[in-house]
Amino acid sequence: MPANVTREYLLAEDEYREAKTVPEKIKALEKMYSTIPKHKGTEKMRLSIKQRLSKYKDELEKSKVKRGGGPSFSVKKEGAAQVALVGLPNSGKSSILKVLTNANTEVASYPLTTIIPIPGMLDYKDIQIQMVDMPPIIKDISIGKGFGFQLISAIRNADALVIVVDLSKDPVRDMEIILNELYRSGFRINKRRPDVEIKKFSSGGIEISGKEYVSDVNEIKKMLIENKISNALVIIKEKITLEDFLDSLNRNLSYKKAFVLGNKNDLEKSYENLEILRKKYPEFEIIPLSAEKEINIEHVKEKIYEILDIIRVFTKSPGSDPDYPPIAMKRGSTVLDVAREVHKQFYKNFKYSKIWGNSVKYDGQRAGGDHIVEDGDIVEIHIK
Ligand SMILES: Nc1nc2c(ncn2[C@@H]2O[C@H](COP(=O)(O)OP(=O)(O)O)[C@@H](O)[C@H]2O)c(=O)[nH]1
Ligand SMILES: [Mg+2]
Repeated sequence: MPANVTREYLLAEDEYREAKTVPEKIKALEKMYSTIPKHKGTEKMRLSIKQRLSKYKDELEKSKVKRGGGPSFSVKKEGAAQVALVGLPNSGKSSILKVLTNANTEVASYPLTTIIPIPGMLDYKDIQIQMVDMPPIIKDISIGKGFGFQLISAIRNADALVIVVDLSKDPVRDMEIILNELYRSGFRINKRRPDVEIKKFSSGGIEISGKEYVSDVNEIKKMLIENKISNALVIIKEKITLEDFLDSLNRNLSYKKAFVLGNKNDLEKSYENLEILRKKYPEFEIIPLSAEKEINIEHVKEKIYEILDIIRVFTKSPGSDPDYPPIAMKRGSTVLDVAREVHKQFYKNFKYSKIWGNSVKYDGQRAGGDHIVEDGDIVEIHIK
């Protein structure tokens, strides 16, 4: 025990020892983690707490699966992508769904109106995007409060998140609660999975390549053993913290892109609060709007489209105009991906394509299957 831990830490440790249920253990460990002084001397203790935390979270996950039952919250995907609206009660999620889509969801001035996810379709530049008004985030959903687990698994299903906060009250507090619950539920927001590859073997011990990218190789070995990996080649391909390494061992984490909507910007204080929020969270894009007064709605639609990283590709047959509507593709897709999307015959018998648009130098340029298409391209596929 390092000498310089605080009384709060020791109290949290007592709580941990006395905790009887898994959620209690998790809460106490989180308290221990947050009260431990953050410096080099306590790094190992912090990691050991994290490890215990992920063990208990696994346990919770398993018990959840076993318990089953309860309403399922997942929404069947439709359209080019699914985007979840997440936020505290009363922030205006349902109102936002209403102005963005054709959905008929209930808006009410009392909290907790939306108890199941409500989908709606957003039409942007002829692409259909499914928006889902999620039940509210509240404190401790991550350890199963309310319908927490169902909500988390529904959010996992989405391709991207839109975080909704109320600019007229205390958006910084809203953000803290939302980000904390998302983190505890295994979400990593606007981050990539750490670039670590683990090749497991049946013997030979542990070999690590890329040692120069981490601060403590022994600690890495310990974490591997803790995770029951004793024979493996571990390839670390970028500079990462020990905590990142722990994340890379956890297959349950879900990496999502997100941006923030500051709703109710028609109300007093919203401008000042927006400035405060932006200062506090410079890493987030924060778009102000009013769902009620319909302010800035087009901009919001554009941002939703942007975060999904999709492009619109028009197909055409030789000698005729482009087909309508366009098809949505992931950015980085190739001509062959487009062919597959159109029909499997086009994919199987693909010969070459002709392209008009941003990805080529001149109109009607010939391109092979591995050519990467861009937003707005018109693609004519020729088959054998
Ligand atoms: N002034 C103002 N009120 C809003 C706005 N958006 C929603 N509200 C109100 O805030 C309350 C909660 O809205 P609702 O959409 O039900 O929030 P949810 O619980 O997050 O789904 C309702 O009384 C809405 O009328 C807005 O942009 N401006
Ligand atoms: Mg609602």
